[in-house]
Amino acid sequence: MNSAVKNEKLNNWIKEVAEMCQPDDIYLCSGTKEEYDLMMAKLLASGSAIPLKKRPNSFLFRSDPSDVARVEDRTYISTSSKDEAGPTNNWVAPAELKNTMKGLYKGCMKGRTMYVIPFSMGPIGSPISKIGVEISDSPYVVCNMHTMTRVSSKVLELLDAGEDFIPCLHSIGAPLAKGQKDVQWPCAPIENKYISHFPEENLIWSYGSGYGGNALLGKKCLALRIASAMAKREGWLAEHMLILRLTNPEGKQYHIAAAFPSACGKTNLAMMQPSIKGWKCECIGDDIAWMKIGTDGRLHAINPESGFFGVAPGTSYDTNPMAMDTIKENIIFTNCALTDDGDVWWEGINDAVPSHLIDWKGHDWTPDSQGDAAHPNARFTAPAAQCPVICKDWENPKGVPIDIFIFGGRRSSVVPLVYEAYSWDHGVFLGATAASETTFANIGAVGHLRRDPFAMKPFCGYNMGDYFQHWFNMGEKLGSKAPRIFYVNWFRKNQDGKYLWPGFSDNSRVLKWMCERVDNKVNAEKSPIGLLPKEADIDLAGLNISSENMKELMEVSLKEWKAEIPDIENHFATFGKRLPESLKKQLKELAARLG
Ligand code: OXD
Ligand code: MN
Repeated sequence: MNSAVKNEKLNNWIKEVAEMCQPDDIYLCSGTKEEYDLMMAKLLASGSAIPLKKRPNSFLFRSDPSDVARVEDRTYISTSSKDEAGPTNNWVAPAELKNTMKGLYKGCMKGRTMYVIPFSMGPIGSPISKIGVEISDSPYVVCNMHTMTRVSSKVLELLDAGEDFIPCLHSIGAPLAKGQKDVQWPCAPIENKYISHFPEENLIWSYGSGYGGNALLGKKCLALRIASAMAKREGWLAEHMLILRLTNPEGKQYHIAAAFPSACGKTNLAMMQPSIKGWKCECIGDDIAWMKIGTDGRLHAINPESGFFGVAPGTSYDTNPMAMDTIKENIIFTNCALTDDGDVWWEGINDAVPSHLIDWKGHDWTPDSQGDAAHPNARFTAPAAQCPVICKDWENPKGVPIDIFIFGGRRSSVVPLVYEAYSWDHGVFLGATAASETTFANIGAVGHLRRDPFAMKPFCGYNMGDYFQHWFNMGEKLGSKAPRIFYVNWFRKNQDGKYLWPGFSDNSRVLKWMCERVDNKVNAEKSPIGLLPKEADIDLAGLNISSENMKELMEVSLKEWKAEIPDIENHFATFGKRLPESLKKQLKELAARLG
């Protein structure tokens, strides 16, 4: 098959990996529908894929119970010095890490086929896009990569024309001896899992896991960790952000990029349908934004992915009808429950809990059973093109010009529904101090406050102190063309623990205020933490919310905010000498405004 690959670097790499991993076969992927069907047929034959009677061309997979999520404590940024990786990343020196991993890779594909997957992150040929080649021994990975990235032989043509690629090596770490029967979800034990990044040589090595971001290397590994390091070197931004287009009743368009930690509703906001009359919202991406300064001096964003790898539990026609309509066919479901009539089910999909299911572990489940029927991190892999509100410009190679950045997190108290940064630098401070209460999706006690700067804590491929400085530098370059920056909290609760804000489609009311701020249509009120909306300026028409609730939602308590300062100081102290002076200045100014 190597004859099909003319590129010398790629050919040498394939040879080197094949010698190390010793697969039975090598298969070069072309990205066609026939290829997808062939892989799925293989997965059906082996018993890994379960066809769903109720959804055409859709399949359910059940992972090994030890392989259900990204493994942050097995994820490494391997730079020449520990300081380059910084305090938010695990670090092992490149030579040592490679040595350990080479030991694991040796013979790890025995009894399996090695798939070579050429893919583009971003529209093929866009000046913002990047090429990767993933080598993997998992046909499940091949199918997911088909949906999440642009797998195509055209990518090889770009390599022939002189473009470079990012090598992404993946093995599930489960060789098969002669005659050994395969299991439903082969993977390696947790202590042998490694998700390693070598940003100084644009290289990814992943071993032992078949799940999500650990295995679909175009997503978190390439498009965030490696790309963030490239973006710093090259003067652009690779961010953990959704992208949406909002159009007002007069037809004016606004493009918004928003960063929230996992499990804070990014996919819901990306596909939100406004409850306010005459406003329209279209989805461009739900997880990652790559942004470059265009010839017009503005920041232009593309979604480097071509699919959604969304969390299933909690997704319903109430919370995200557009996602529900996206996942009707051609979907890979992982770790959802199975209904008796051949459909998927998860907690929160609807009010009717079936009397019998097969749970994500493959066991009988009834409402009396202990534990969830679907794993809390169960996922759907869905083609973005199937989303009924996908924006017609979602594949525009030039990207869309960003007007507004939003940061936020899940806070049951302290943080108001929305406020605006005083300036770009103040906005960088808001991103750098973003915090969220942990949920099932995070490691640590539920409800514990975790600082997750720019929602990038698990995804920044270099020292995060330098990342903050990069944001200040980008602001300087953008000058008056820089997007405006806001902070939101959809999750504030009252004394009885009830959410004060309805959220979902009513978040459009908050976005409308932001657009009116951008257009200088409304003034804002100064507060110690930032600019707050005036009472009448959030459009509440048709919404049944009491003025007491609105007051509580918008309250800024000096006492509570003063109590935040030591926590921010501790957070900043972890960055030592790499903490930009501008952040220290912003913290001082906040403390002074709080009095
Ligand atoms: C994701 C995540 O899967 O952020 O997108 O965990
Ligand atoms: Mn994400």
